[in-house]
Amino acid sequence: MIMNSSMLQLVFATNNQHKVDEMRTAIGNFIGIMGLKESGLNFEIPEPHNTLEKNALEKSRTVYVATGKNCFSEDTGLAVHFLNGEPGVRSARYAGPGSSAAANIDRLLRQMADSRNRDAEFRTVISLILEGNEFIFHGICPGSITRQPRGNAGFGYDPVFVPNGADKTFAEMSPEEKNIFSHRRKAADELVRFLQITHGKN
Ligand code: ITT
Repeated sequence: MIMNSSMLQLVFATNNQHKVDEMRTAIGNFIGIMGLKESGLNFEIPEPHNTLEKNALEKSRTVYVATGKNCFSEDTGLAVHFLNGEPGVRSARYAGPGSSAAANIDRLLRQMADSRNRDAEFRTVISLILEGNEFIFHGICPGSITRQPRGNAGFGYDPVFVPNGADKTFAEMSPEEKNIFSHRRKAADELVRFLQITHGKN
């Protein structure tokens, strides 16, 4: 990515390279972002709380306290209506600690069995720490859960999620197509709008 010297640089407090790639697609070249590994930082950040907001804050505060650098994090969950909002904040470990995406999907499909209500939504919360001040942004993508996984692109629950207005799962879409619908892009839009106002760029 080409960066100019006046571009705002933010550490993205994540170990998930898919998130970094998607956030770059969403943000374009308005700000420069670097994931933890790209920044040479080695953190395993716990997600001990019961809300996406608190977990996102935990991640950004951990990195800010350790580095003093402007940074942001995000926490994302999949809320399934039939399961009263589960797996939600437990999305990453739905099938147990350290579980694979395939195991999480498998548990989700078994829990839903042949339920006719397949409504669900991805929710993303971004926590930004800029010059010591904390800000929160949200993005939601409504959609539905398929009966079988479809597609190989993306990550996490993408093979079983079809956003409203599409007939493909996220895992059957190109990064640009996912970006049209994505919870992450919507939260990133809020972040960019805020930075355009406060930093007066573009
Ligand atoms: P960091 O905490 O390091 O940012 P993570 O992969 O642990 O990365 P989350 O806790 O936010 O990220 O992810 C919660 C779960 O939701 C996890 O299983 C992800 O694979 C999944 N997930 C997050 N965003 C997703 C997306 O856009 N599509 C499909 N699944 C997603």
